[in-house]
Amino acid sequence: MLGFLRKKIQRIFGGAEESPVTPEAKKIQPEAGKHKPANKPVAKGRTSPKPGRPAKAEEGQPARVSKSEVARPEQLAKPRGTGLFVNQQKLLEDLETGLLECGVAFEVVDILLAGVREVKPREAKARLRKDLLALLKPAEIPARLPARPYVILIAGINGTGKTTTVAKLARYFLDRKKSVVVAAADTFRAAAIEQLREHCNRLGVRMIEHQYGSDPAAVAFDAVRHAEAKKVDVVLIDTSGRLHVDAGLMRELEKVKRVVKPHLSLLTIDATTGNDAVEQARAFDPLIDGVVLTKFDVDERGGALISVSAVTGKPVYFLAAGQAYGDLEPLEPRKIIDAMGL
Ligand SMILES: Nc1nc2c(ncn2[C@@H]2O[C@H](COP(=O)(O)OP(=O)(O)OP(=O)(O)O)[C@@H](O)[C@H]2O)c(=O)[nH]1
Ligand SMILES: [Mg+2]
Repeated sequence: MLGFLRKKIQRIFGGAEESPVTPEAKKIQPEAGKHKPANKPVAKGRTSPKPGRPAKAEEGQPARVSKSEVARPEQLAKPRGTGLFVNQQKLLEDLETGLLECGVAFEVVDILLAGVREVKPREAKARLRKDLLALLKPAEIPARLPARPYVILIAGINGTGKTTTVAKLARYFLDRKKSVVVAAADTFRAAAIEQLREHCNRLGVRMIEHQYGSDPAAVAFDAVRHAEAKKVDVVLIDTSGRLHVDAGLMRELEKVKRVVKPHLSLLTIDATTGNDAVEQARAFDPLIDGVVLTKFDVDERGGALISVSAVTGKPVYFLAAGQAYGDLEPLEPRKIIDAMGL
């Protein structure tokens, strides 16, 4: 898991043979600088970030730097200081590239880099680790459910794994000796009800359904009424995929929420989503309490997870990493950040 991301980040912070970190940057990283003789002067030209591009610090006009890191004249006067400064730029650029290649959205990369810029290069790794730990918030459904029925709504854009997640959640609660009823509130997509029914038949749980084209809020309402009457522990509401830019469909989701007042509304985000994760998260944010990151087995880079957590500040309840009903894991931020090599 996360091997790709680990490779990227480790390359940035040294340790790998192909590390693009310059010798001077290695010197300021305790572990990475082991093989470099102390006090060896940095070869001229080695600090130029890219062939054909002038060394930014030599010009004194580095691109893409915050005010706080613009080199002071006294720094530029000392060759050693110049080297460190150039290497800070190199570190930031490499870090930016690494995070972008890992699928972290542009604006979230900027937020993370702003934090790194506030510290010395040798503290960058610790700072990034701290910021990521603060971002990635795990949450779990309480073992003792606070209500009966406990109502969970699953929402998200098309194909992100809502229906599969409903089925996995049904298995999750059945394993914990809770009774479950499922609401087929995707009355829009062809074959959506049959797809859910197949899962429910396999899992042995009751599904409440209406006809295609009927009001999803009415289906959800009936499922909750059924659960109340039959003393069912959990209601899981499957909703249709909706593009976050479709105001009409977002209002429909608001109506479902208004009518059944779920205890927990979860947004499914596909781990393969790139920059769009930010837009999806922002649009659904007012309607959700937390996130389920799906298809984590398909894309292990963790970028979408970081982006959505940064934008919503909402906790992550599960990582779905596979198509089997049991493929639902809690988020373990330390494990993820350790795997990144931070
Ligand atoms: N590899 C993998 N595939 C998944 C995962 N979750 C869902 N899928 C697959 O993704 C596809 C879409 O899943 P659905 O559960 O139908 O997605 P949905 O959001 O309900 O789709 P719509 O109802 O059409 O909006 C299916 O082929 C699932 O088997 C996962 O965690 N890992
Ligand atoms: Mg579905």
